[in-house]
Amino acid sequence: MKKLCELIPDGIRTCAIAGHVNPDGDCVGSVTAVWQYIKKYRPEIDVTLYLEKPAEELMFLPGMEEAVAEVPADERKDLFISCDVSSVDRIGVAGNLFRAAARRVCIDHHVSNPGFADVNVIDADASSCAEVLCGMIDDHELTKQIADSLYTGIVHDSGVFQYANTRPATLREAARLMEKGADCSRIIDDSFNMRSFRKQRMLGRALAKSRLLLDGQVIMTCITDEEMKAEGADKRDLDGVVAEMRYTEGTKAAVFFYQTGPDEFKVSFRSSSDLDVSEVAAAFGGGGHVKAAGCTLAGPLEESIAKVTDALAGYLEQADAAL
Ligand SMILES: [Mn+2]
Repeated sequence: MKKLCELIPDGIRTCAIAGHVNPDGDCVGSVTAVWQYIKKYRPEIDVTLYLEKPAEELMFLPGMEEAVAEVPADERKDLFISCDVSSVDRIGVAGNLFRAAARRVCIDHHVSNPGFADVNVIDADASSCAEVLCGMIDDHELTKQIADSLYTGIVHDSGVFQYANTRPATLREAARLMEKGADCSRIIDDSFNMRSFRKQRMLGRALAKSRLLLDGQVIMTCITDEEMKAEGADKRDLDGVVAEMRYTEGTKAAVFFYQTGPDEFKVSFRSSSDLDVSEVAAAFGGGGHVKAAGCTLAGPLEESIAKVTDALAGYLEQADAAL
């Protein structure tokens, strides 16, 4: 695997780092690790981190206070590094900088990533983009603060080492980060387990109105704009809903719809069986991983639910037939 230092050649003067829209813990952990790496080891480079504001509990990572959340002016950076971004249209605020950049690097772990940059380091078997980065940073370069960022990324995407994407290498890299002084239990508690009261209320609402579909094989729920307004919540307060739904006895998949526009819903899928939800999401123009994927649907809610249910019925039949 290529080392991070090899991807930043001599002569680079300006660099943009960016993650995906609606950044999660892996995204924030990965971009802040790369940001700190460049600040420390390549101080001559003018580096800017472009990222939407994530959930409050991820703001503790170094670099987040300086992250730029607005669409930048059209400029040409010498180097653009994207982390945890599966396709060009998922690059958050800095999409125009990606297109204009002289040299583009993509570091990722999404199986659906086509390798959209000039240099691509993609390991679809890694739990997280942060785990990919661990393999790109040598021991002597790994500071305590970089270890904190990478540990946050691994912990969030692996659900604290419990999802199926956790492999022996994930635990080995986590052990290495612990040896470098990463604040392990504090990171797990403060950034992963702890939820605001508002978040707990949204989870409660989502679970209370959930229903079983397809003879109990699928659990589904939805949250509308109106319900978010009623709790003073936004989409960031919905993180974790679909993961929690997955723990419903007898179900093979969980599906969560939440409103993103007047007639637009984001759909998150989780699989707890052989069903590959990245295929289901891809059928609607989305993508993701085998066990966790998403897409966006336009149209009235009940229509979208019916479409997704039909698709799921087909894929579940196929999965059963393959056994
Ligand atoms: Mn990720």
